[in-house]
Amino acid sequence: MKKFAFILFFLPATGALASGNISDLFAALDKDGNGALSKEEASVESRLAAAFDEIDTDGDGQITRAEFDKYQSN
Ligand SMILES: [Ca+2]
Repeated sequence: MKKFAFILFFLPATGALASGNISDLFAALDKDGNGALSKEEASVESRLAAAFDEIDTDGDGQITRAEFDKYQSN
């Protein structure tokens, strides 16, 4: 249920749902392609930005794909 809601709130920002692939959503937000989302990259989606510290479980200021996927599955 949470995963579904998460996809929905990303949809207006990225349109990635059309691909049906959650990994594409991460890639769409990872503008510099380094495999992690900075706060600046996350800032394009206000709800992601609001949850940034919750998703960034190790507190290094970057959301890795692992952290992103873990948040999705919570
Ligand atoms: Ca992190």
